[in-house]
Amino acid sequence: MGPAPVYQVQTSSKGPEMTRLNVPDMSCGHCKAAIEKTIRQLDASAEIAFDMEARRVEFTAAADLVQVLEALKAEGYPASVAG
Ligand SMILES: [Cu+2]
Repeated sequence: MGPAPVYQVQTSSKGPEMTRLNVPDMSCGHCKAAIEKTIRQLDASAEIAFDMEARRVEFTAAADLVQVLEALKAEGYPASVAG
């Protein structure tokens, strides 16, 4: 048996790109869950990572960024794209 691959290189050019957002009002697990739910409503298979300390959310979703930002704002978490 050959060695299992340690990691997968992302070579797909059609996949959605990772977006990094600043979400200043995110402060606890409830916020995290609400934000995760909101993004998943736009793309159920979205990949989402949280940095609570930096109040930052990274996600990869097949969804329009403006739609994501509007949905988060409606949920009570206005976000801005992190530079
Ligand atoms: Cu909270």
